[in-house]
Amino acid sequence: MTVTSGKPTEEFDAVVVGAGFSGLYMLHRLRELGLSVRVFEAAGDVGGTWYWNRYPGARCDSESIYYVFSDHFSEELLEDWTWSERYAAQPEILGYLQHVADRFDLRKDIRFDTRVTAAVYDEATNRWEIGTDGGGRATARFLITAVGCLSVANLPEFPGRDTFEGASHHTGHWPHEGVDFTGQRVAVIGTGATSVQIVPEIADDVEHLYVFQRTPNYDIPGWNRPLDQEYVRTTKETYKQLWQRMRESPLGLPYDVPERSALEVGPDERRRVYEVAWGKGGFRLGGETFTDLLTDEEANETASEFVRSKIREIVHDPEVAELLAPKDHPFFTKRPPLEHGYYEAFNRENVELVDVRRSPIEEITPRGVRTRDGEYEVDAIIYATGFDAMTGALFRMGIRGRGGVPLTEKWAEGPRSYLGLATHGFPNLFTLTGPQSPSVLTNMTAAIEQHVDWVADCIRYLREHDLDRIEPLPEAEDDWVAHHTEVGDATLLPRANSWWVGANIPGKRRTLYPYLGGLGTYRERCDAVAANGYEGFALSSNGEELRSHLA
Ligand code: FAD
Ligand code: N01
Repeated sequence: MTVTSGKPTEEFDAVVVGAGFSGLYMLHRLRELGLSVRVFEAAGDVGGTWYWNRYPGARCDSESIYYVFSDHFSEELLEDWTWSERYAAQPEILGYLQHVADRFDLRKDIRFDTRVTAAVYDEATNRWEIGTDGGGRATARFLITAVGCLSVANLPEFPGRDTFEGASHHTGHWPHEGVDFTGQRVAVIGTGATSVQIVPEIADDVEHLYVFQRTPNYDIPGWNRPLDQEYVRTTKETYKQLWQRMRESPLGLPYDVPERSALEVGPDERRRVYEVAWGKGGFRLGGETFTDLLTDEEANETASEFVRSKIREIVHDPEVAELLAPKDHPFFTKRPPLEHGYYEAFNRENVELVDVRRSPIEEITPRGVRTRDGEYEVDAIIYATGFDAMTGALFRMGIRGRGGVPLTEKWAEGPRSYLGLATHGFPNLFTLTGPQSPSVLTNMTAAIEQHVDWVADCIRYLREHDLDRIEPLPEAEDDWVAHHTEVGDATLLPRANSWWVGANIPGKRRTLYPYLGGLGTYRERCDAVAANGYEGFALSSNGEELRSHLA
């Protein structure tokens, strides 16, 4: 099977798809190795997530100082760049990535406004043939996907969706010129991390805001603030140690690892520990308090109830507070959003929570949103309905491996990978932040750094050893899938209907997508594989298998 088009084929050592954090760093590393590289990016510029998600209130929820390229990319960059806020807003993060692209002259190897629509492995040449929506064609020895875990918008198929006469926007495709909601009646559908950022941001401007909630979340305060320059200076002085801690940590964040069970201490001590974490803000409530919140239902319930009690304290109307307080899933089994005034927004006269669990959305009408209880007339609809996560972008780029087998077919029953980085039958394909790797369960810049470094080192190894093909052995893949499943099943995560298990997309295979073993442990495993000559992979040169052995 080949990719056909009238245009001449360009040849590269490597093709990278995507120009967000992952693709930019991958390009930089491969260039350092002296490879010819082409990056294809569907967007009009670099940035990935931060190019697309321009909705009001968009900001990171990893603290900015940790949400950067590390000293592995450039010590000078790490030293020079200074964030203004604890959680930088989208324009500042996009500005950072644009600065990186300029500073390292990355754009010259990137084709923007170009979507990869086919990527076919040709066994005869041992090369990937890549086709794009513009009819462009390229071949490469290595294909590296940097397509993002959260880059394909999920727009629910509500009946009548296209009949709406006002403006409607999905948050992941926000207009570059911005949207002015002043004096409008606005519907926000969804109550995930995105909605939680938008609601307080536009509540002041709108005449009336309806927030359509299917599932309440355990939102944690971020306590955003301008960054104190003395703090920035001392952080920069310790960046090397800080990054080392992040690399070794489970979450890619330099948190203190908890040592006690939540059930080992009395209620007063437990409350004290939770209050400290709540006061610090961010994911510390899950990451820094007790060892067993994700593995023991009773322990988890203490954290869940703590958050519910906070919601009841903040939200004045007891009925609204109860609706906002989650009871159908344990704390942190869905991604907890960081909030900056979300719960307070429901104390306003012009913000109204609509329970679409009790009364589901039946249709979108020309005038608004109709639930079973009636119609909500609005001027604008914001779809904060999330993403077809982790496999969404991989499944939309026409990847076919040996024998023309589509990736969609190989993964029909759920992803099958070795280390979340590669999959049998698809030689020389690397999936950055792929399913069954830690990715979205970490501060992603730390996970991205680890994946990119591993792939770059692997390609260097292949070249140094005159090898031109690497592919996971089926047995190694089976072992990884089994290990991934075992680690996930030992936790409470598979129980909730989250995007982590694909439950947000009708018909999507329900399985745990990200790897739960923690970044530090995962890194050790990947490093050991490399140190043992890429254990678990078959390596070959000119079609001749040199070595294949099991982990
Ligand atoms: P992306 O940034 O998603 O970039 C992938 C790129 O690939 C996109 O630009 C896309 O256009 C392109 N692409 C996809 N398919 C194709 C194709 N077929 N052809 C050509 N191009 C293609 N993570 C954190 O750790 N901390 C945070 O605070 C945080 N905040 C977030 C806030 C929002 C609103 C969202 C949506 C996600 C957030 N994330 C956060 C996750 C975030 O996605 C990652 O941190 C990071 O930006 C991912 O970088 P990436 O390069 O891997 O993927
Ligand atoms: O998406 P989500 P998101 N009818 O899937 C609802 C990252 N991120 O864009 O929960 C009615 O979390 C859905 O309801 P339910 C972060 O990793 C980070 O908010 O499925 N409702 C849910 O409430 C995050 O986890 C930041 O019952 C429907 C909402 O839409 C990830 O991106 C900011 C529906 C979707 O929530 C995704 O977050 C933003 C339907 N048919 C995003 N379909 C930071 O702060 C869906 N929903 C850094």
